[in-house]
Amino acid sequence: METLSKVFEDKYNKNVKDCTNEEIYHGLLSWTKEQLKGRGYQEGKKKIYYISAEFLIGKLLSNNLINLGVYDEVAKYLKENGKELSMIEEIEPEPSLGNGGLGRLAACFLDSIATLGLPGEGIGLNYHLGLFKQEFKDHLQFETPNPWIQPESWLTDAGVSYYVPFKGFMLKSTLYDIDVAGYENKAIKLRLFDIDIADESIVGEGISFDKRDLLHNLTLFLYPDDSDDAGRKLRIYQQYFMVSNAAQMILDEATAKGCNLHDLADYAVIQINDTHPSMVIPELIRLLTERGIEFEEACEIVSHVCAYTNHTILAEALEKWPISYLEEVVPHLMPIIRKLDERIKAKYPQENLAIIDKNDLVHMAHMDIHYGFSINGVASLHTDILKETELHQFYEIYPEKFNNKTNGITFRRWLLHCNHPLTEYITSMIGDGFRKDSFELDKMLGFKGNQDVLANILKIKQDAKKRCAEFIKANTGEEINTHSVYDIQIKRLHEYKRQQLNALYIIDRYLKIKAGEKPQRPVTFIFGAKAAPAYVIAKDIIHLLLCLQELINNDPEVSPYMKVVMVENYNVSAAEKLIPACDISEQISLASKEASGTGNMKFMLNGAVTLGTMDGANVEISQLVGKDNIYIFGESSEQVIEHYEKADYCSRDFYEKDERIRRAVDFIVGNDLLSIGSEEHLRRLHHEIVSKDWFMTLLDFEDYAKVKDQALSDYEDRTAWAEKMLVNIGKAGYFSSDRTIEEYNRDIWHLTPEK
Ligand code: 26Q
Repeated sequence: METLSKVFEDKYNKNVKDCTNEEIYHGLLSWTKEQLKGRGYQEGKKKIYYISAEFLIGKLLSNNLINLGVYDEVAKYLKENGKELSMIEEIEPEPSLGNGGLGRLAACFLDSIATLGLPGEGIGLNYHLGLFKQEFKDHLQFETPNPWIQPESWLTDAGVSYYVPFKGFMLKSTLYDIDVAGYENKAIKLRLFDIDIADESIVGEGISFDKRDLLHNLTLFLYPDDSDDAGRKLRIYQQYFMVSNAAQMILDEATAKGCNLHDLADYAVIQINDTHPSMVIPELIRLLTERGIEFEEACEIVSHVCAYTNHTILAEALEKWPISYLEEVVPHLMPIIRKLDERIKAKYPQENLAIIDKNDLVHMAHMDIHYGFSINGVASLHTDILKETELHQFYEIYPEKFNNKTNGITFRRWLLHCNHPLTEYITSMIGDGFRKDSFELDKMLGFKGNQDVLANILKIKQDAKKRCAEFIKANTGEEINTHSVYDIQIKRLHEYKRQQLNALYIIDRYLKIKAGEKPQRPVTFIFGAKAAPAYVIAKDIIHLLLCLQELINNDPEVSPYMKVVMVENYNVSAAEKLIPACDISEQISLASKEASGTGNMKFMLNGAVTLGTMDGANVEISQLVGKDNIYIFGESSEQVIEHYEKADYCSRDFYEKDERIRRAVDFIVGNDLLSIGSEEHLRRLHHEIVSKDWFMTLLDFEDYAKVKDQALSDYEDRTAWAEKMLVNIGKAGYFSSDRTIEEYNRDIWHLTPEK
């Protein structure tokens, strides 16, 4: 720690003892950056370029210290000098470079690529204000800018820049790197392209700004939706800026290593993270032909370099850009995209295989599948649905391209960093091999029935709940009972994720308590969710949750038995505080709609028991832990898909026939809530549920309530519950992103790891 002490001496001319927490944070930042550089980077002939519009990396200080293997030493050194590392962590702003699952997955993957010693890098954009910050006022969500880049930050100017052509003008880029340390291994780089002049001062009220002022705002925000025209066009500008820079850099790097472009596939493999970077395909073809390669050969080369990951089966989220937009932004790509489309139409005249459809929309995913060598889904059920329904026509012609890669999470952040007490306890039981080989967690299963172990696991959970209650107090002002059951649903707000189903259960329980049915133990229902600013119903659901929070928590008759808390500005840092404390993990999407989910894995690893549908990776969780250690409810994906095919689901039937459902639904527009909230929002939501309910909440309500009640009653047998926790932790090894990345490498990338 001498070099660290010296940082404080040199930087502030002070002893660490006399530094403020801010000064210590900045000292640690520059010291850690130096340590990372000293590690060196993974090198190799062939490299994986993981291109993604989002990298939701979270705060980096503690994670870097852990991966550098110096966390304990630094924490001890600070403690000896009267400082607390956990307080210093709080100073770091969280980079909010992602919306949710897809962005966080990309961040976990970088950690695993580095840890496994694979040569690779992430390529994305440096959004100055990230995703919006969420603020609650009058029980409504408001959006404000989220600046995270300070004069001193994890970014390093790489001194690299390219020119990116748009219709009528060029934009010059600047490249910033963030080092990502492997766990006890070398680092890799996250490379974030930026415009060289970004002007944050053009942001006005909330997060509004003049969308036509492109030169100044291209990398200001990450777009949370494609709800308005100008926003959508700006997204095409962003996407092209990202992939043109990426393609130029990849070709330069390969050439510098001796590639003659014909053999590009020996130097580079590109993983296209959803369709957001899909324009890299025509862009690479454009650049290759510019460098003297024939069009046909350029197509062939690119088809051996690009692989595509699909993260959704919601039709509205699959990107289809109007030709007119592309003509307006990147006219030089359109002749290439048209040729790519003609080649396909010549071979496969079927309309549903076309890249350009009869409405002149360019289907980005179709281009990826035709001109990439691999397409993967992100959980076993999801890949099956892609093959059998959504992308069946492609599976018929390219069965060999389809493969599954069930998602994973990095245990360094989601166990070692966020849950020190559990990590230490696991280490004391089974040693520390699980940190590098996650499957060693199953050694914990040898302790089934061991009363001491079970008691310790419960104690660790209880302590986590106490810490979490402090966080909730600070975030929401609400006091929660640490002996209540913590039932947690944290994820983006989407109708298909069905936060509204959870809300209906809460109303039902409230009504029972009001009717004199007092439950044996209190429950705290914890939510965290941002809604896309233009997603009206999602915002109405947030409104409902905030109104319920106010009504229930302030009712002395009810609040001893239940509370509702909605955490403001849910993000990675909040997740790290909530997940270790969770008893019941809510994973209640309509079956077939959630591609995978990754929060489900984080909760399981931290000893929560899942309450969920047979959707996404929940299916694999249930296979691993067995039916005694998970609570499954609801219709199966086959049944749901059939309802959609037959169009035979009618929510009003459930509303009219089922008294219990009707009472809960009507409570949304009853006087209790109307006197707190806004009539407009509550009425619209009520109408949506009764007359549309696209995601079939009423269909699954009865089973959900029954199974949830069962879970709450089983919770009372503390030993039996602790055993479920133990099994969940022990079986979580499969969900390490190290396993996922090993599979990507084995089946798609074929890189040689550095020893
Ligand atoms: C598209 C067009 C215009 C503007 C925005 C978008 C857009 C932005 C973000 C579309 C999709 C996203 C994000 C998708 C996402 O996070 N998907 C999640 O990916 C996870 C990782 O694979 C899965 O676990 C989740 O199930 C899936 O929902």
